[in-house]
Amino acid sequence: MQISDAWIRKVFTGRGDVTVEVELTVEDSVTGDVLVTRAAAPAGASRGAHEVLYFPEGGVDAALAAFEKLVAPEIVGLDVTEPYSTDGKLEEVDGTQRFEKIGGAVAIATSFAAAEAGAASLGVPLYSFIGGAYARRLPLPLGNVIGGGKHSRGLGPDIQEFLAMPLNPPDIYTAVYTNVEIHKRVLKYILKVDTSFTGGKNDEGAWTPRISSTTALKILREAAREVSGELGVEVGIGVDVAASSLWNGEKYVYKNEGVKRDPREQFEFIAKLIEEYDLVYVEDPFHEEDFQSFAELRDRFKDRLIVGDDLFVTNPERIKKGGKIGAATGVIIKPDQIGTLLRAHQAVSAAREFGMRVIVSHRSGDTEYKTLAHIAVGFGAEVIKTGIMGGERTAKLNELIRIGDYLGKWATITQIRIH
Ligand code: 2PG
Ligand code: MG
Repeated sequence: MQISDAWIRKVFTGRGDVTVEVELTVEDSVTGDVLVTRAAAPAGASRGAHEVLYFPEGGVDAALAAFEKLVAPEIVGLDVTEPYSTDGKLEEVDGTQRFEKIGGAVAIATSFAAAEAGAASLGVPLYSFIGGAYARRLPLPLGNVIGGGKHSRGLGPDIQEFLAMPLNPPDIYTAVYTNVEIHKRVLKYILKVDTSFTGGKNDEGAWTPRISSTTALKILREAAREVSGELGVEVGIGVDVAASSLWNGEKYVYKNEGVKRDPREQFEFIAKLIEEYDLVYVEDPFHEEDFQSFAELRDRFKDRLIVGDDLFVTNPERIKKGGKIGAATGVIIKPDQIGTLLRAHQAVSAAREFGMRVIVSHRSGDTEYKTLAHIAVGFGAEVIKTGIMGGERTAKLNELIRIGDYLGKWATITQIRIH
């Protein structure tokens, strides 16, 4: 089946930021069958400096114009059962590494819509279109329970995300339920330390109390223990420091705490948090150019998930650079950071080459699309990071539950052993 028409419109993310949605019509020239698929680009707030350019110069309207002038005429006629040919065409019409002409938002929305069209035209689910008939392992959901940093507009703790993840759930429903219960229970503990808290949540549906990072970790640990004991599921907790957002070129500035830490102090601070709170997952503990500190931390905590997000920006070259020096045990894969599914797939291969685990991730400004759930299963990711509460987060989690149902007895779910 071939693309016969390509359309673009402005829509909004859950944060209310404008983004683009691409709509493709595909036609079977023999049977005359027609189908339509759509996809939107998610948008980050704590973006890595090395990500593709989100919109070309001129903003969203320039992105629309670029799509209409450069992309649409070129992709009409392409066969969607080979979605990488659409991805390749996007590279060709843009001609820059960072998608400076058409913008990463146009690129990823087109790439997603083409993959959706490929799957629909063959009548198979997107996860098996991406991963093949043997893609049947579900990822562990990693969810944001308490939030600070940019996602809370500086009104919460300095660390961006306090996360929970079941480590040995029997199935995907129980896995999602574990996180949901932890999120709900945490409120009770927050109210004990912040009686004025009115229940505010941030961009990713995480609670946003005015508490310190260590208080947030204490509370999360308590709630996680409680739920873990009741459900009989081991739970790991972790953080996304998003340290590039704290880094001023010399020091890490913890504004709410009133503390500045130099790189050495930052290293000791993070190491202490890992030990004291038994953190299983640590994302971006250092700024995006400091591969060396990542390697040192990984060396000290080999059994933990030490994960690069802004460090790698889903870029195969940066992942290989990190892999060579042992900078991480896990890689965040955000297809929108690199612009196409084809490139994101190359990033996964690079991560595998160095034995790193794969964490497929949403953005803080996301949409109601479920595509990410299929990508995580199709790519064989061990973890999906997609929040816990809020429609654009549950869209992906509920889809994972559905995929689990479709796979039935053939479904397995990742298990992670730390201790
Ligand atoms: C992150 C993401 C998602 P953003 O830092 O991992 O949680 O945030 O989309 O704002 O970059
Ligand atoms: Mg991150």
